[in-house]
Amino acid sequence: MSRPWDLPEREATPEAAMLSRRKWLKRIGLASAAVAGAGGVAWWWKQAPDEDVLSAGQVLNQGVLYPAKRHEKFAELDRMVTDEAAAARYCNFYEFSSGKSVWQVIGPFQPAPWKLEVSGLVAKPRTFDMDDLLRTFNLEERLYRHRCVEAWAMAVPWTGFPLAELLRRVEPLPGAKFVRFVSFNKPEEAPRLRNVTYPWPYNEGLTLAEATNELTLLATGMYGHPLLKQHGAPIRLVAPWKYGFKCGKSLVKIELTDKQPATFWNTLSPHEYDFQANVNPDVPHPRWSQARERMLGTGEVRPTQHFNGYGEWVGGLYST
Ligand SMILES: Nc1nc2c(c(=O)[nH]1)N[C@H]1C(S)=C(S)[C@@H](COP(=O)(O)O)O[C@H]1N2
Ligand SMILES: [Mo]
Repeated sequence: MSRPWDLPEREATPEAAMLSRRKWLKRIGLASAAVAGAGGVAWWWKQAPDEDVLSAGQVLNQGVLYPAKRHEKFAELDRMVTDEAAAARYCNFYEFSSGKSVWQVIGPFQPAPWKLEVSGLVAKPRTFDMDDLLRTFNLEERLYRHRCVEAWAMAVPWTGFPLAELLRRVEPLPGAKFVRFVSFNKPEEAPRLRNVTYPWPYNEGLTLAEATNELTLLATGMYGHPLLKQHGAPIRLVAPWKYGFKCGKSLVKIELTDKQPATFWNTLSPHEYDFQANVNPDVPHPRWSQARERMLGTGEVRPTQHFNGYGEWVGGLYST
């Protein structure tokens, strides 16, 4: 459930920092400054029903793919799975909004038909049709923790397949060292893509070693059905030991390169968003201490774990 004290934070986005205070107060409707300290739910604050949030971004569940069989290694977590509606009503998807209520404006987005190009330094470049891709790879379900650099977290069942499987098919060339992920760019469906102050399309990158780690998934579903539009339908990256901004949504291209690619947030604000972006409680972001995290839905506050608790899988990739 959203609480009044979430209100100021839903604007606590990189963009908010660049807005003037006057503009910011106007955005949050002045009143939230008053409720922030109050503790109780303000009389005028009525949360949208869960059904509305979940139906807004729903896409057709075709065939027999979902729910997929849960991978036994990732069948349990140290915390409760986040309520689905709580996750669906609090999203980051800058193509649609700089606030969290992406579900309210996601309607025009059409995640089908869809193609994913896999190219660059590979022997067998290939463009997958989404249906074709779903037939080619075996979907499985995994429970993972997710951690946003804004210090909120969730625990969700993703459905997807290891990115390593896809990379194996296209046969990376010896010179390939990095993998670049590019999100969709259709301003007719996402007008913020016309905002020239951002280096669109949204793009991110990993080293090839990170991309082929056992943990790294391409997710096509969540909570036992296809991804809701606001979560990055029809396909997104999941790298759970990194801050969420590394995981591009609604991907159209995966490109192998020999040089570290420029990336979206790093280009906008290099001192705030580094390329590696591994979850680390000891390295504060200029605006958010990373020592603790707050779970969506319950508001529970927990200590942040190094590598988001995935050191066993990825610790060996890094010298420090
Ligand atoms: N294309 C695109 N991908 C994106 C983002 C975005 O704004 N655009 N936001 C990122 C951030 S900051 C986070 S925390 C996660 C949030 O995923 P969720 O909204 O499904 O929880 O998506 C990431 N992927
Ligand atoms: Mo994030």
